[in-house]
Amino acid sequence: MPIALTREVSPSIGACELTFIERQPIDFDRARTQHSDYEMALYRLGCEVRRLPAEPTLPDSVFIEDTAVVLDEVAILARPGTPTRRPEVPTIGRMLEPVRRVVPINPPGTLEGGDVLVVGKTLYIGPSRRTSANGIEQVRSIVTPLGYTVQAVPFQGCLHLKSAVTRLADGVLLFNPKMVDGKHFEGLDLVEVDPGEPHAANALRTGGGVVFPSTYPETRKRIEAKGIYVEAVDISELLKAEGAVTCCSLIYNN
Ligand code: CIR
Repeated sequence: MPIALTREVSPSIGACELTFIERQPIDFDRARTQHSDYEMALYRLGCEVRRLPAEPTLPDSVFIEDTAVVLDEVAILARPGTPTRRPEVPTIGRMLEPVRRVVPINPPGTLEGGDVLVVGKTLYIGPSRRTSANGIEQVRSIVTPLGYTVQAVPFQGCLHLKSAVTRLADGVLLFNPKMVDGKHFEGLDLVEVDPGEPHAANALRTGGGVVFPSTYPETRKRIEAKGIYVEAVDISELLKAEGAVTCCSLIYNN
């Protein structure tokens, strides 16, 4: 059973970082309810959910995916490109130490988990405001001896690479062609988001299906047309913090 590490929504989420969207008030109680519904969806798809307590002084700490990249052989501790998010990382390191060899990204490199898409033995990494070329090179030197390939994939118009492209199933990706060029994923089956739902490229694959926002019904139809089971979740309050479904958990094999 995969482990899904989550962290409760911080009461300070209203002060979150925002890059591509305008600030709107976030209903904290609603965000908490949506987050626990999301955890239930992970459970239904076969994950064991381990929830960490909220960090009242770290507004973005619910977006735990950005703090690490956990492979079967090693956990890479991220160094977020935005300094406000760096204090989120040490607790995650302590959680992962009993289960993996933990290797940090060191200064001056930066890396956020949202920029790393793992597909089999390939790590696609998006250079971004949050993930530097030096950070990508550090990942390369950690994972190449383990048999992985690292491929830098440029993208535009969104925060992280996984806002533009995510994995739906073995060999199948969901992407927005306006944000990332499909040519980088040769040999894989590519599903495009519905043109009316440009922010719909973030789906979370685990166990027997994908967790996917209920906000994007037309893209959901495209996913289901591939025979993929969808657990739809309402994460509208977390979307206001520029969050998505992948970023609210860190999933790894036991
Ligand atoms: C941030 O700007 O860092 C947060 N407000 C949102 C992070 C979302 N992370 C992700 O999609 N991996």
